[in-house]
Amino acid sequence: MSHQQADAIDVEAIREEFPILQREFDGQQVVYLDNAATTQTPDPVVDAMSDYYRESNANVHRGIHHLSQEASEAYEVAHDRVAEFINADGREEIIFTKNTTEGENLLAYSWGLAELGPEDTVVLTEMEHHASLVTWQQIAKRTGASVEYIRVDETGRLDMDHAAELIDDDTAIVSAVHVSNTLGTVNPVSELTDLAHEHGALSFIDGAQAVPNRPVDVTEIDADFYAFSGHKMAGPTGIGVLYGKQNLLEDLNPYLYGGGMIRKVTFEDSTWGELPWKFEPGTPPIAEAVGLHAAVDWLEAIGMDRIETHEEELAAYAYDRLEAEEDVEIYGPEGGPDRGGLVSFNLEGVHAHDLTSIMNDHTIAVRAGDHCTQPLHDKLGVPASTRASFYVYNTRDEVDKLVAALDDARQLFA
Ligand code: C6P
Repeated sequence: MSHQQADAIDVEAIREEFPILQREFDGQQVVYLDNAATTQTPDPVVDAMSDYYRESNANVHRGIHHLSQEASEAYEVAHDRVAEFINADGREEIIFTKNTTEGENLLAYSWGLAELGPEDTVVLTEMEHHASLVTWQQIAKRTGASVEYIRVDETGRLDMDHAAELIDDDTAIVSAVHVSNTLGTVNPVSELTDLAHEHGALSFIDGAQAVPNRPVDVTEIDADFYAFSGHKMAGPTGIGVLYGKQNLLEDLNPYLYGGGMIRKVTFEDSTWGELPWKFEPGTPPIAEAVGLHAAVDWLEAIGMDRIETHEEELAAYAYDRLEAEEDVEIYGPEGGPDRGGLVSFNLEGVHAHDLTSIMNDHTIAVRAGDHCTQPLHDKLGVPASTRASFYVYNTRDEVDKLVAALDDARQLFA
């Protein structure tokens, strides 16, 4: 099916590929605005995975029978497809993980534990997700390294003067989120990477909220490492990606050990196999890799530029509608190129959990809580916020329903 009109996305055609969006609870159709947590999965991705199980299922890299060869081929080619999607040099640079969190841990354990010491600094941002913040904190504790945070200013953007002050010759790595899952801010990750490289440091970019929603070119960003999750980009759960520059990955030791990743094992010692397999021990997520491949095909058939524009417009519309409500406080930059497809906010006098529960009475799915950014919420001075996050199948009409439901909350809690 063609999803493209002249320039805009044909949302109605896209929605037909998501039966889940037709579901109703209490006679009301689902309004799914929790896409930053996980996106829905279109039929072609579900079909690719069920076809795999029906026709090709076997373990990979272990058998010389037909089915194992077919499964191995599908698994390997999925790496090539992802490499092409983010403009990496090849499959050697694409490690399949469980999710973004595992990608961050893989790097922190294999590189951080080996390389960091008391003289080193890890530079994060105040808007990091716990996946990187907690991981680097723990690795810093074990290595004696210190952790510093680039300030978020009152507009919800990074204070780049502060970044230039913090990143110095003691910096070992700069670890920054590409698009904040709470503020929606799109960070200048190339600039941060340049700053890191000027001081001989590495850069790691958390792309969990970027790769699903906009064209990402890791070569252009020049990131040394970059991670994201399949389940936030129309793909399945259980698979994520850690990209790394080949020369860096070659020098890195694995963090998980086992079968499928070795070259030679004796009773005394072991040596590692080729990239990327040396970082993928054990039976990997094979059907999920097939699903991720299908998701990338599906996204590219729509066009990542169009997806970015669609989400930017929806977020700007939601921002404007919510800003017009006097008792709503919104976090992060105004709608525009600095904001990805999500808006976090609070309604005066109503706890985010209560508001989200009222939204659920209207079958509107939004997320309440700290969104795994507790220190950022502390800085914002609120324990929690309500977040609406958009994807390629959402509409302005759904934003209108969200705004209309605020009245119920006011009536109940005012
Ligand atoms: N954020 C959200 O609702 P995993 O869970 O490993 O696939 O992704 C972790 C992660 C890392 N970085 C960022 C910026 C993220 O947004 C997330 C996941 C979800 O915002 C769950 S907390």
